[in-house]
Amino acid sequence: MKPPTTGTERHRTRARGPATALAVIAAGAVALGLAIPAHAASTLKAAAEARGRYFGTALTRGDLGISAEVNLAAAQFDMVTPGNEMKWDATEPSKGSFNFGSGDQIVSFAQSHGMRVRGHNLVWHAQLPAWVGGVPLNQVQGVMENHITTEATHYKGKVYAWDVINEPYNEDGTLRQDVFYRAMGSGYIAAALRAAHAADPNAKLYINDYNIEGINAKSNGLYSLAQSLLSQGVPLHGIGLESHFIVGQVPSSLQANMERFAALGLDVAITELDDRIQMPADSSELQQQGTDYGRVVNACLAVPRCVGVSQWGVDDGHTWIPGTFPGYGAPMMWDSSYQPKPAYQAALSALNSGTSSPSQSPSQSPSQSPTSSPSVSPSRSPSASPSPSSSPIGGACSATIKTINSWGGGFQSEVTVRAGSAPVNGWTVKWSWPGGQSISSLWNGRQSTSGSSVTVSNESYNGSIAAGASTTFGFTANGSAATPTATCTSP
Ligand code: G2I
Repeated sequence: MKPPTTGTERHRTRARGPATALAVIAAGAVALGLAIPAHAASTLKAAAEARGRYFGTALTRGDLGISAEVNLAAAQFDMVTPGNEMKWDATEPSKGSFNFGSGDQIVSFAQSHGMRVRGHNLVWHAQLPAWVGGVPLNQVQGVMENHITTEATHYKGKVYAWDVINEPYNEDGTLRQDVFYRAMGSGYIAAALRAAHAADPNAKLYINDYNIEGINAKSNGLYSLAQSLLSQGVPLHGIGLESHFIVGQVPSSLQANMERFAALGLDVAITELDDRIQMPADSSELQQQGTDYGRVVNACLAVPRCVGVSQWGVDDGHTWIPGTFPGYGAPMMWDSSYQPKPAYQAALSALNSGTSSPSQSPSQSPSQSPTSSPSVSPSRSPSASPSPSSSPIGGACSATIKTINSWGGGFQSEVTVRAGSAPVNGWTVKWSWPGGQSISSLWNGRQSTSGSSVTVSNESYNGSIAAGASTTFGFTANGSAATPTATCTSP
């Protein structure tokens, strides 16, 4: 129950000119007792990029016509999720008839402002046009795969990630009995991920859901599914935690939950953050909201595989919350006059505090996703690496493959690439599989395979390694766990 508020306790907003915005931010930080270092970035995106993350927002086509909102979005965010424009009802309103006009507008807005795009979404029980429910069950798979193939092909190369499967779970950790489940059972998820991967092999493929932020029955169901999918070599790359929170109720197990998914070799992302307050919001609730936003950002920063945070909207004047939760509102980092709230200061301060998380090599480009896990320290006992490693070639680099998880029919490995006595600028690691193994998913490297020969080269953000330092890439593979000798060369 919300305590009654008095008029003096209530937060009041008043219009302020843009010239005072920085002073407002600084004053807000001081008022909150936040220490913002002199080198601190002054936007969420710059601060996130300095930590190897992105900070995103959701925008609808309607939002694009609101200049104050889009100007703020372009200044603060470097990732955009279309709020509705890539959903099935928008893109295939009648069978086989596709319309990507609205989604394209969001993509071109993002591209013209140097922002990336999270595709949202391909398969979801909601915002599904009625005709899909009328498809005979033995034709649903074909209809689903055609939808995925057509949409993911249209946006190939333009989306960083896809929410391939959206909100598949009931609260008790069982799968929803939607039309896809009724037609294919749980196999619809693997089929959808495979179709999306075939259409756009470079997009990171996610399962996205709400109420899976903490460790609970629902996230346990998803965790088991993720393990099973990876063990079958299904191209699943990430878990999206929507994070539609109520003020003061961020789950205490958020970080631990992200860590357990990350330990499977998956990226994790906060995909739809908002933090609703029973209206009217008073100042202590707005402070608590700041605490909540700071906790979410800090949890992401603490997990190397957490690639970024997206808020589901920009300002309190344009949010889905009051329409769905009557009496609630004010869930965003900016108020309805586009003024920053304590939540904004807290998110920015969290990003600006501390240094890069341990997974990131100093050379990492800020706009890229972080590397998978901490580098192996030079003092680590050789026995920690069960596989032989190659000697540095010409002093350039060496590579060590280590198995970190295995299950019936598959395994996960981490490869440490270490520079010799001189810095490395670009690297290529090669090995041969001894027994028919095949890679199902690889991160932090670019793979090419020919028969049993595997070649992995650096991504743009992890090619430079200081003398004696290291970076890692990882993969999941089919077959029995193997640690072949790898060679490393540098141009
Ligand atoms: O509900 C919040 C989000 C939960 N996770 C998945 C997201 O895709 C979802 O987004 C919201 C949009 O922000 C709303 O804008 O999804 C809602 C529908 O499930 C969207 O609302 C719908 C309205 O309910 C419709 O009446 C309207 O026609 O937006 C439609 C397009 O404007």
